[in-house]
Amino acid sequence: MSAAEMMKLYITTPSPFARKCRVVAREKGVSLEEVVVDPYANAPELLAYNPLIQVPSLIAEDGLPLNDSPIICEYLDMVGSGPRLTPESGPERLRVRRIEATADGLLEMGVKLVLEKRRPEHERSPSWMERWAANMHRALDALEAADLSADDFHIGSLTAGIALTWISFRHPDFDWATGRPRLVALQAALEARPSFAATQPA
Ligand SMILES: N[C@@H](CCC(=O)N[C@@H](CS)C(=O)NCC(=O)O)C(=O)O
Repeated sequence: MSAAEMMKLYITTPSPFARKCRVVAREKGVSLEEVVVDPYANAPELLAYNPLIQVPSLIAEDGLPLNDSPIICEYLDMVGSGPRLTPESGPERLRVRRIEATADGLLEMGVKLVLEKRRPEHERSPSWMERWAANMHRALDALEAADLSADDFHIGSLTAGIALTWISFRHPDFDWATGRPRLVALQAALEARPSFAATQPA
């Protein structure tokens, strides 16, 4: 890639990790080209940049590949304009990164559950599925207790909102809302933002 080329973000449209980066790019006014690939088909362009063959993967303007949504979001936050979504230092940074890590962990459990559900029934492990679902409920309780709100907009709260919508999308029978009124309000408020409306999972 020459220095003049636009940044490329490799995505899939259902991926919540890719959606984090797509939302951050929009919030920070960063122009990039979103390229849809299929990681499960070992898309060659993804394979060239990401040894784990996962989305999202960002190719920066200087050709530097960045993988893993927390790093990609931090980079977009640095090069974009407007208020920081990941505070640069101090206890605020730690607070926000802890929330992001909990929401990312919630998503990782949910992705394991999706993959397990896609296996033939006789190959599934009910005990692992129960464990991952219980972990998801604990992570949701931790996020509810974190007292998040759409007015306190940062990488942690936006990742939590993305996780909630994704759970409804991929696990419609999983009840994340009952008893978690703050998360219900957070999701509704975040999904009304243009950056969220433009990146609905599909
Ligand atoms: N820790 C990574 C997780 C990325 C991830 O799990 N991506 C999934 C899609 S949601 C993927 O590409 N899976 C393909 C594979 O693992 O083979 C991040 O935050 O970006």
